[in-house]
Amino acid sequence: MIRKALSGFYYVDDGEQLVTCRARGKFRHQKITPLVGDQVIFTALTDGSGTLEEIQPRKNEFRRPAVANIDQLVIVVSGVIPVTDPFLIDRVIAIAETKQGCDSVICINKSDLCHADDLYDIYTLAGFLTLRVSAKTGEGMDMLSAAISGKASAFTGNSGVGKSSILNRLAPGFHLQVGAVSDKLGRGRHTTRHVELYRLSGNTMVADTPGFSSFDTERMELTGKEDLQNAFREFRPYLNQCRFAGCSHTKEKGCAVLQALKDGRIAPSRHASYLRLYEQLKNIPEWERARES
Ligand SMILES: Nc1nc2c(ncn2[C@@H]2O[C@H](COP(=O)(O)OP(=O)(O)O)[C@@H](O)[C@H]2O)c(=O)[nH]1
Ligand SMILES: [Mg+2]
Ligand SMILES: [Zn+2]
Repeated sequence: MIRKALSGFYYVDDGEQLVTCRARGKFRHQKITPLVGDQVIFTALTDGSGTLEEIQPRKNEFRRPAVANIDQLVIVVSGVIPVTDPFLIDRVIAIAETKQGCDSVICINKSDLCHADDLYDIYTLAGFLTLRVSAKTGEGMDMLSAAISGKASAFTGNSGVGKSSILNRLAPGFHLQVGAVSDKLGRGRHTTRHVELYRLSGNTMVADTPGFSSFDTERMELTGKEDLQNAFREFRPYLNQCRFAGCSHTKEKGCAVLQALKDGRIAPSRHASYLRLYEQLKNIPEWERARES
């Protein structure tokens, strides 16, 4: 498994050690970029380094951050310094929902400072495993350990929420750099630059990734606004119950999603995010989407 990619070198975990590999030219010619998380075949060279020969088929892949074969995103959020905007959470969730076999877990950090009941209620209602933790006191870390056990998880979240602190708590040997939340806006500095999968134990792999700002943001990898409804899992029970076929769930009469919203079965902020993403997708011309895919 490729654990780290840096400056044209791929660090491949062969189960015992990390082997520094270069990719064969054919990857470049075929415009295939080996990704962190890829299962690969390499040839060992006499000097201890290696050459990447083959990439095994991927279960899923993200372009930014560039990782493959991720079982789940652990979306780290916080109710204080910095406050996480639910829209950013929902956008990242929507991206993950379109990937094969990639679940999302919501991890509310800094619960020593704030319980963030609003965020807890929104994501529990939407059907996501939602945990409260504190990297500072250790609260909830056992639940988080259980949630990531045996899986490959990418930790994401806005800068300063405590992703690196949580990973250091899970594995004190990591010594990931922790940034002070220093500026007046309460944003953390970007201290995490490259993507790397770390082995916590056995098959438990974790990656510390850059914040939401660089998480595939401009482009949602959806084929169109019509697919967006499927990226909101709590909408699914209602999708076939709308009065009109092709209902956009934005303002139609007899819309079952809007009714569920009214009845409190869908959180207002989730539907608001859906509307905002729907508008964004509406403004991407058809031809541009075709070119992207
Ligand atoms: N009170 C409190 N502070 C925390 C907690 N987790 C992280 N921090 C602080 O938040 C700041 C940003 O942490 P960092 O791990 O660098 O965040 P990242 O940008 O998401 O990786 C640092 O000053 C941490 O000490 C927590 O659970 N409680
Ligand atoms: Mg960090
Ligand atoms: Zn509808």
